[in-house]
Amino acid sequence: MTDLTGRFGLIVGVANKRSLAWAIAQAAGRAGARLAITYQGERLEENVRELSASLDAPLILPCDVTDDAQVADVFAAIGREFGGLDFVLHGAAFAPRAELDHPFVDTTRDGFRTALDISAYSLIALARGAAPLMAARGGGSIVTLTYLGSTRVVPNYNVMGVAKAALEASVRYLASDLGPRNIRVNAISAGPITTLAAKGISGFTGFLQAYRERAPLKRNIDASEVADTAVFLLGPAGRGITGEVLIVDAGYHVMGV
Ligand code: NAD
Ligand code: IMJ
Repeated sequence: MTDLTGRFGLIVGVANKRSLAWAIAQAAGRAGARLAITYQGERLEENVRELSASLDAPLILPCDVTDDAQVADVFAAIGREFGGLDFVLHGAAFAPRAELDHPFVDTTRDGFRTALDISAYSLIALARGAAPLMAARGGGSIVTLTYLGSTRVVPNYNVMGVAKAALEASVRYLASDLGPRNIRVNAISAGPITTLAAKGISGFTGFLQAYRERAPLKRNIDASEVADTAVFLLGPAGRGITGEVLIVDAGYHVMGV
């Protein structure tokens, strides 16, 4: 049920070995999938090429999700090389640093636009590009990564919380649009994990500690737990699930106090 042998996948959001998207790429690769992996800008190309050397014949492509032409080129290359697509993992997110440092009420128009464009609109653009390639294979599965700051106030998460709320709503609308073509769309809401996107966030160690103390499992989660959930949703085991936000946080969110 977690076998992805013979399946083609696209992974967006690998920056380094700590990236959740990289943990998911490795797990999907181990499950037998052949992968296209994108990098955002030349600065990250070498990183992604080196990591991907451990995968079986990966397709490495540039993709800044704010660039429509690069997004189109990704799907053109996948069409040429794979002839179809079974799954997409979306793990791109960004807000300008100042938006996470300043009070939410001071969110700038430009910071809002950037955060929503990269962190939420990009899922819609990728889903639109992937849909014909997935339909050619009889269906597909799209998974994105989100955080509790979409529905609860988390200090400093700020405009990223608004972007994740938009992302989760987009999951539901995309699930409705693409369901008739047997394409599922889901999100995994992960607890805090030390990655590049968490580095330097003021008080991040405090977040990890609060989760460890309050979560029913009395510990933090790691990237492999997100990856195993992703392989489940991306593959046949998840075939009855769409439009869902699946929470992988050691139970933290169920606690009232
Ligand atoms: P990460 O920094 O490794 O990944 C973020 C990725 O976004 C990077 O690969 C970066 O290159 C990419 N990105 C940013 N702007 C882009 C653009 N314009 N075009 C293409 N790609 C772009 O950190 P991560 O923690 O692995 O984050 C992956 C996802 O997981 C994000 O959506 C994040 O919100 C989510 N998430 C992370 C945590 C956590 O605690 N680390 C918790 C819940 C959800
Ligand atoms: C980020 C900020 C504040 C609190 C946070 C986070 N908590 C967690 C994160 C509690 C878990 C990490 N997260 C879920 C994210 O989605 C991070 C996104 C992010 C991080 C940065 C840092 C560097 C930068 N811009 C960013 N944009 C988005 O310049």
